[in-house]
Amino acid sequence: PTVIHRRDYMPPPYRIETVDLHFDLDPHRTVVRNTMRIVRRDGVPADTPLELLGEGLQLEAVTLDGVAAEASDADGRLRVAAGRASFELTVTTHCDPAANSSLMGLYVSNGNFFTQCEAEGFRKITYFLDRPDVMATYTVTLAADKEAYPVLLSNGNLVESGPLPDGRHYAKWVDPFAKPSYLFALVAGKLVALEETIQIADGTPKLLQVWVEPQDLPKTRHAMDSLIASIRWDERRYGLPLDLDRFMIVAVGDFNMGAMENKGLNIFNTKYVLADQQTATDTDFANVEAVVGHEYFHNWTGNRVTCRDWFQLSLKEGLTVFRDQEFSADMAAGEGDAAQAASAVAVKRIEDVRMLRQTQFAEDAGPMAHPVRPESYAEINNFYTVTVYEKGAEVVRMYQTLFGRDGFRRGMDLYFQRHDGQAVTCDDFRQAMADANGADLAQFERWYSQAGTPRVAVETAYDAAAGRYRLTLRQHYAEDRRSDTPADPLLIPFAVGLLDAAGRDLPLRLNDEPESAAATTRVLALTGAEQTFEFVGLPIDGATPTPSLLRHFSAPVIVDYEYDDAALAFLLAHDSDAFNRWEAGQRLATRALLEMAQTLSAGGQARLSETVVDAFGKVLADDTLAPAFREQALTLPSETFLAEQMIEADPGAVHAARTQMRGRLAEAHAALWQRIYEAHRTDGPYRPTAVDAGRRALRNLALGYLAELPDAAAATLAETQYREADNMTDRFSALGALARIGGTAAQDALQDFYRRFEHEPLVIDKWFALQAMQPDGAARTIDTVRRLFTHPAFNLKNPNRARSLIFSFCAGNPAAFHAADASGYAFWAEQVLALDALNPQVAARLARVLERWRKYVPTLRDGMEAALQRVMAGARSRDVREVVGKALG
Ligand code: DPP
Ligand code: ZN
Repeated sequence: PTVIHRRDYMPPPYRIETVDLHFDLDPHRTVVRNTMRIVRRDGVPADTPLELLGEGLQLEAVTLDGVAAEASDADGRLRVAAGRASFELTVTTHCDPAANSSLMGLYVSNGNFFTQCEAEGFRKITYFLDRPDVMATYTVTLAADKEAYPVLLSNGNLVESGPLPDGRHYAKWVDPFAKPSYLFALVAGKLVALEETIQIADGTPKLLQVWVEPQDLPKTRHAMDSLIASIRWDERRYGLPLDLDRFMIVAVGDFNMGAMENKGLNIFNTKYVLADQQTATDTDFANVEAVVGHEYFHNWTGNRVTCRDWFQLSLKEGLTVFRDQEFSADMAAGEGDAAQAASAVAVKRIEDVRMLRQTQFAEDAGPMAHPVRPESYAEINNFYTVTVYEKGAEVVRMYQTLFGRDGFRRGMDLYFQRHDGQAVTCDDFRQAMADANGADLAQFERWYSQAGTPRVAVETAYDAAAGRYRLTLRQHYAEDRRSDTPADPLLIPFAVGLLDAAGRDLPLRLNDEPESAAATTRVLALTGAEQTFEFVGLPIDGATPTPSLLRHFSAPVIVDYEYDDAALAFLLAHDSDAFNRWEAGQRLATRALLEMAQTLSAGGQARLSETVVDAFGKVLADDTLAPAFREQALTLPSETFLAEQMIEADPGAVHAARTQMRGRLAEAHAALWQRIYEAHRTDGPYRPTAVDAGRRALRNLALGYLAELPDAAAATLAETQYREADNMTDRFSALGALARIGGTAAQDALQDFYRRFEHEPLVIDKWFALQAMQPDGAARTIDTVRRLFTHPAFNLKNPNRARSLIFSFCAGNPAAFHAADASGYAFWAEQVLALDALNPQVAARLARVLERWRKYVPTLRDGMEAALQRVMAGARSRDVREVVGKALG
């Protein structure tokens, strides 16, 4: 396939200043008339043809300044010899939205029309300079049958609407802000809205709407509240107001992504809009809040200032993920006292880092590794990655770590002052941060251009007699880093603390600093390949301090330091940095689990060390810890994360080790788990707040551990909880525990659950996912999955449903998926090929499941390679071919 390189960027020869779109909506033949005011850019030769991009369009007519024009239409390009510096071009095309299963461009979902244009979907709607540096103002007129499509929405403000002949009607929308084509949207159909008018800080009223299918209206309150909270937060934290008179969110059941930030008309996967206590878990509620925030925050970081080209995707995504992370942290912290707030912030950080390390670190070590600002791609849809998003957010977070919140805000202010209304680059953002803070961030550029996860090796030396502590930091990349991008030293903000023998923080001062500089957490700026920092003025002849390294995960790196189990247990019990407290427990558990997995992999008998059992017991017994934090601390590293830490991944051994450890922790602390379960009921009406959610999470974790025990007590608890639950979090956790225990109680509960929620697609997704993620037992999970594949409620065309069954099995159930007989791989290959023909974007995501095949034990590799070859031979889409080609390459 054609590879596009960042270094080849050229500004477009023509600008499109205004776009006037007219849609005659019909599911099988929608006619689009697109009138553009186009200007040749200064210095471009007059004979340069205009080339507009299009995909799958039927061309009807082209007129240039009102006169039928010569245009050639080949290879997805419409060439027009305009010959003038400024002109009006009208292109009329038609397309077939009902036949569009890719869910890019204009498509039909449950009888309604929706669009998805990012990254390159607008070209499936009309011929255009479909690239983000072409910013135009849009006027959009929608015409459709009034009964079938009573609601007609597009970006911006509604300026006109009325009846048309033959039972049709129309609506005309004007978006006053120039925007790139990827932010265009339209929606038409039978929808209803929850509506609210609010005043923003300057007193202007704003109309807010959440549009859904009629039966879903009762599930929109939380999305509306989240939207209002997002608007308030962006004004408070960044001084950024809502700039349109109205802001709309629309939910759709068929959607490739989570949601899309189209100007003034955000389109969302129903999963991130609909929530009520009966059908959504606490996690779902939190996700709705985060995604509503994310898309809303794009209005400034993405829409007002957009990307020059798609290589700059992290400019808007990394920044906006960082913003939504901060928003969620503030929302969770807003509920309690200072200690609860600090704990809530730490829990949010832990969740984000857990996900970064499990997915992004793996991506960065595999064949799809790319820098935060990629150098090349064949299919841009494949680069909406955890590197661009989550590592990108870490890179943005480092500015805040280096300059503080105020300094970060100054940088943001300067960024908007300079670039409002422009399409810019990651370098422009970095320059604004540097200039606003009088800093030199030249070296920091490497975070954008170098792929791979840096490692920082730490050596410590304590001179008790002099009260000096030396920390030597050495940065490098893993030797098997799979990237040809440079590997030069980065600027790494490295936050550290030192604990004394009683577990208290020591005041830290570097050897050239005055005493007043002392603080208990110091952010060291590591810039060289190797650097030594010396803390002075520590107590003379004190005990050797314990280092707390990379506090709050101050940079996206791996820390190599030889902690012994006792030091980790000590940090787990005492570190004032809640993130590192959790981290110590994870390191302890990871090491134990990896040793056990190695032993099991080699055919031996594994045993869990009593130090680990005791350290976890202390956390279990410590009622001073916030429940949400305790839940995080007692949740073992995931099987996926653990497999990634092995030299040769052995999913079966990892699963066995983790199951054994859970069993041992359950057995050793049975009474404590029982006590936690009893002590953490939530009283009063259901509220999805961080505090209540934390109590439920801990209690349900306890139920999960109790379900590991061989006696029948847990089954009774779970059955009762399942029956009596007044919310989905508790009901679904109980169902999970029952499924784990198995037997007829599990079958009955699964059946009951299905019947209860048969008409709730998002809950049925959970029902599929839960079964796909069960470990092999009396029945093999692959057989269950194949049976569920033929279930009447299964539908491969619906991405949420495909993900709930297929992805849950292939990516969420490593031990069963990586069965030695390659049955999982055969299933994977079939599904990638089936999806490839329907929806290449979703297919390519599934294809990525096997990209790390070389990482696995030899007995599994052949089966994976064969499955990859099979897909390579059969796949047609650029999306899948790029992924599989890189995996095999
Ligand atoms: N909809 C995706 C997001 O918001 C792509 N922009 O991240
Ligand atoms: Zn985004």
